[in-house]
Amino acid sequence: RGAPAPHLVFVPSAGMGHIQPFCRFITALANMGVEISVVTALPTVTEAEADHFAGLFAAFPAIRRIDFNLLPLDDATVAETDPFFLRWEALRRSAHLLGPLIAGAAPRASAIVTDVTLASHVIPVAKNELQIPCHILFISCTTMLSFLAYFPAYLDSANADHLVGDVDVPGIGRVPVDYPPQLLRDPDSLFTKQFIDNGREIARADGLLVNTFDALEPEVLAALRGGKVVPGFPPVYAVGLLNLMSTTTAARGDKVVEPVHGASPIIGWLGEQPARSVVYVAFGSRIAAALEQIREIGAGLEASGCRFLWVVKTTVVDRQDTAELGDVVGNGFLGRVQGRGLVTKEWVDQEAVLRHPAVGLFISHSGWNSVTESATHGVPILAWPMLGDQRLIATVVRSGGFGLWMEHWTWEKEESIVTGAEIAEKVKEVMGDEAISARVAEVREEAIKAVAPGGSTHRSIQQFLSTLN
Ligand code: BUP
Repeated sequence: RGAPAPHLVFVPSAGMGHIQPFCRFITALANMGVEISVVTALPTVTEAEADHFAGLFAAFPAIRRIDFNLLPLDDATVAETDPFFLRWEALRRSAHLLGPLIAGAAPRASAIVTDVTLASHVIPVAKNELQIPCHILFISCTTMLSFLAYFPAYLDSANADHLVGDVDVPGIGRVPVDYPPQLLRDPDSLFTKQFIDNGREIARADGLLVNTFDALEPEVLAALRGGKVVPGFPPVYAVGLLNLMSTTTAARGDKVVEPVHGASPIIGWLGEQPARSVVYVAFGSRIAAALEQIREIGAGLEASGCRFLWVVKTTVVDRQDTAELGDVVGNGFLGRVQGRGLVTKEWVDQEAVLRHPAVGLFISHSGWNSVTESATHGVPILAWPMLGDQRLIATVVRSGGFGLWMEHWTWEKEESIVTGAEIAEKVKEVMGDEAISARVAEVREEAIKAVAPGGSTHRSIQQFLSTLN
């Protein structure tokens, strides 16, 4: 008999961009024989998150669910309106309740794996109270991790409590002031406070598990691992790409968690389109474009002459979208594009779309999961970022050569509406760009190699597991 399997307790945060990679990593580890418990705060902010957890527990009955009842937030905090920042705050402020919950777990927990949004409060519980290691599963790119890790030192040197200018990240280079999350310019935002607290605390984590692979961001990984960004920084394990990792482990005989929506009319429609002919347009769940911009996107898709699948959102994730699609996209648009364009307001199984051979381009807000899903399936990206980490992620798309970032395409200002003519021109340009297609195909191959036995990701995960007992 060998040593007993390690028992990892996952403490995920909120938002599909966070829950999705957690479920993927858990799937991969469960398929590798690791014992797992998941701390779950119900109800979740969105239905998509609840569906995802339900899918995970249904596929892996051996995974234990530890219910986590959150404390209510006080009035001062409730002035914040973003439902995800509020949930992160509620999780942070309830974190001291985790000690007894996890101490009671059987077998004894080997380590905690938590989300970076909760780092400042969960790391002390693990290390001081439970005296077990605490790792962070970092769900964005390594460039973002470097910025987060260095930010507290930048503030100390600039004698500031918020972002005031360009940031020279040692070992990485200059990050212009408008690339990092713009909320950091506001010293009073809840986000700024959380970001600084978490940035300071991650240096005390036992390891950072990042959803990337060695060949995707080699220089940034080397700088972090070499202690150039923050001296003495914990080990950084590149454990991605997690969408591939979860399906690769499943291909060896176990399970994969896929949302169950039955036969999808969207996938059926894609099946009737020629290879690499469809432009997929989706900006995540947090970007509700102005009506005028939505109409210009429509005009651009129409003028491009390409087939397209377009997910239109007029409200952000937590609010009910009652607008009629036909009214949103404008006069007669749906009739004119019938047959060659599909427009929806619904949640789509994005990975299934990107995996489909008919898709040839992704116009994306460049969330890290979206970008890595696209690269995994060899689909070039036209990055149109807006908020949070999206601009820093767009720099990775640009420097990696597997897509374009239209840096002057913004969402913020009314006077900067991007015209349909410009969108059409760029769509045609990227659809015909052989260098980008060749590069994204190469990234896909590198990603597949990384997750295969003996590949860099596979070795990283083994190394991480070897630290547990
Ligand atoms: Br919307 C949407 N279907 O309709 P990111 C998202 N997703 O499968 P970030 C769907 O959610 P925001 C949908 O594939 C990805 O795995 C998508 O994560 C999936 O976005 C995940 O791309 C979204 O990292 O922003 O930055 O979290 O919350 O706006 O999607």
